[in-house]
Amino acid sequence: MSVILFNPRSANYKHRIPNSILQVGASIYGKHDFVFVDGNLEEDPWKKIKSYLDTGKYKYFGSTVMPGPQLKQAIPISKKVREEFPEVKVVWGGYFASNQYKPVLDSGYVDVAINGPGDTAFPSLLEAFEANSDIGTIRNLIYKKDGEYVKTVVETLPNMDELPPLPYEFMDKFYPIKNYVARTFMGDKTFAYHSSFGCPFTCSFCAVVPIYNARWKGKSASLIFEDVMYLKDKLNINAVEFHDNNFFTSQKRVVEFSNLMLGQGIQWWGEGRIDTIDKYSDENLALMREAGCRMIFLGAETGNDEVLKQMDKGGDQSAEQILRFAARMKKFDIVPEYSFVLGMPGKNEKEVMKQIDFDIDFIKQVKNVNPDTEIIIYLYSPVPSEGSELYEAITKAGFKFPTELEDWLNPAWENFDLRKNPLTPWLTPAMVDKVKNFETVLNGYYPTQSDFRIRGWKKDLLRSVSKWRYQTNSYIMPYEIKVLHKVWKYRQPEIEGFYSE
Ligand code: B12
Ligand code: SF4
Repeated sequence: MSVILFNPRSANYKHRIPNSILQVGASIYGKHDFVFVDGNLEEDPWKKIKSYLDTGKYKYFGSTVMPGPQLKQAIPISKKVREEFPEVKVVWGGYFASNQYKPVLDSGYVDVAINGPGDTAFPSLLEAFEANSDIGTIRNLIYKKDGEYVKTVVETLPNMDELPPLPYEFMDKFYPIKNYVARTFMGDKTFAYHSSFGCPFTCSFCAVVPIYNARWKGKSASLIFEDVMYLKDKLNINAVEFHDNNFFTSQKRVVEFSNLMLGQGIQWWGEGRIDTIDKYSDENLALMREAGCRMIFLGAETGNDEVLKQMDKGGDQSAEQILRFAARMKKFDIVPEYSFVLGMPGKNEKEVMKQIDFDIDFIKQVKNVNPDTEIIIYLYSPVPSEGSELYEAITKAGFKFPTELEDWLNPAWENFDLRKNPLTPWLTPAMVDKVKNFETVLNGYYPTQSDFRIRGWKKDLLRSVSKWRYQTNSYIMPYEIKVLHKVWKYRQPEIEGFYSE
């Protein structure tokens, strides 16, 4: 019996290596025959999948699914697998499968959802299927039995140092891995790597929380370094995007890794927390920069301390710290990439609008303190952390997720996933317009450094066109900026990843 591992299309061009299916592949490598299908690199992935299924060899179809555009292939293709090859078992993993398991399992064409890491769950599930034995004792699964959802026990996080190595060479047979090397603002050979599971915090708006419940486990610095050196050796990489939810959780690990990276000529980027990294010593921040740390993605969220509390960020992040930290990073020449979440629920319409104005003003203060700060603006999109206070509040305010899987294909829900149009009842069109128009003006006056095509005269032109709007707070209908963004295909890093070639 053989397995198909599918990564549905997630971006229109220059794709990252699909680490999710690569790691799942590692868990069955040498135990089961399998093939990779990367929807990013297939014109018609169904054709490819069908050609495998037509051989009669493949009994399992596994797809990774994050919310948003990946659903556009994951849903119709899984449905076709069920319709045309009903004997094939369909398994979904990834954040969408875990967090939205109800519509996924109710669809009738997904048999099992993996709840969190699949490194032990997936090989065990295949063995149980083959032996026709009970799957109820396998950890990290969600499935339906007699019409009821069954969630099996959640396993402790796997020790990342003991996980099997990623089968890069095997993947190379399907898709040359050199095609996943991209030119980004950090270097002309950038590669994506993932070195830890979970996150130790419990922010109430975050999709990582329901799955990992404040747990975090990372690969040790020396093993990350070994892998990076392997990639340098094999692909000559000179930049790494760390795709961890919270790469900087352990200062010790980051310092060890930085010491190893000194002199390697590799730039890197990762995601972290302001309050965590603010505890790093000056000496360590200087070391990180010297070791290639170029930019850090950080959830600033809002400049309002009350709202920060409501978001249950944990730690001790405050507005004062957000501003101070932006200035501190400037000293070390590390670019802080701050993400803000606008449009949280409030007592009434006036309060919600007031908070949006407050955050716009705060973002401008951040830019004053350190103009190099990259700003990412999201509209608040609820995640289903059932039981959390915020979730109760949004449900009361009339918010509901779709109950039918195919409703997630509706363009409005796609925009919801992209956190660009929230469908949250408390946000009026005027509020959404204000946030979007401000974002356009901000991206005009301060175009992201990560889209390195917008340089020289293009950048000067964008800035001069946008200047009066930015300085006079005139955000309404910024069409002239939109036209320039469109003509130059300006890429917002938060949607498809950094611009790359
Ligand atoms: C790389 C990445 C992308 C890439 C696409 C990668 C690709 N697949 O081609 C890009 C940049 C395009 C992207 C875009 C988006 N992303 Co994204 N992305 C990530 C990121 C940073 C890493 C994913 C990864 O490779 N992880 C490494 C692997 C090893 O871990 P894993 O995926 O969890 O896999 C394990 C288990 O989940 C499970 N598993 C996963 N899949 C499968 C499949 C099978 C068959 C089995 C058995 C098991 C299994 O087993 C794996 C091994 O243990 C994650 C955050 C994160 N750290 O995971 C966000 C993340 C998944 N993205 C997220 C989101 C929201 C998006 C966007 C929708 C919106 C946005 N603004 O970010 C967009 C649009 C997506 C699209 N275009 O389809 C959210 C999902 C949140 C949610 N609400 O569920 C995450 C969690 C980030 C976050 N914290 O908010 N993303
Ligand atoms: S720190 Fe980041 S990854 Fe961790 S729970 Fe909060 S938002 Fe999610």
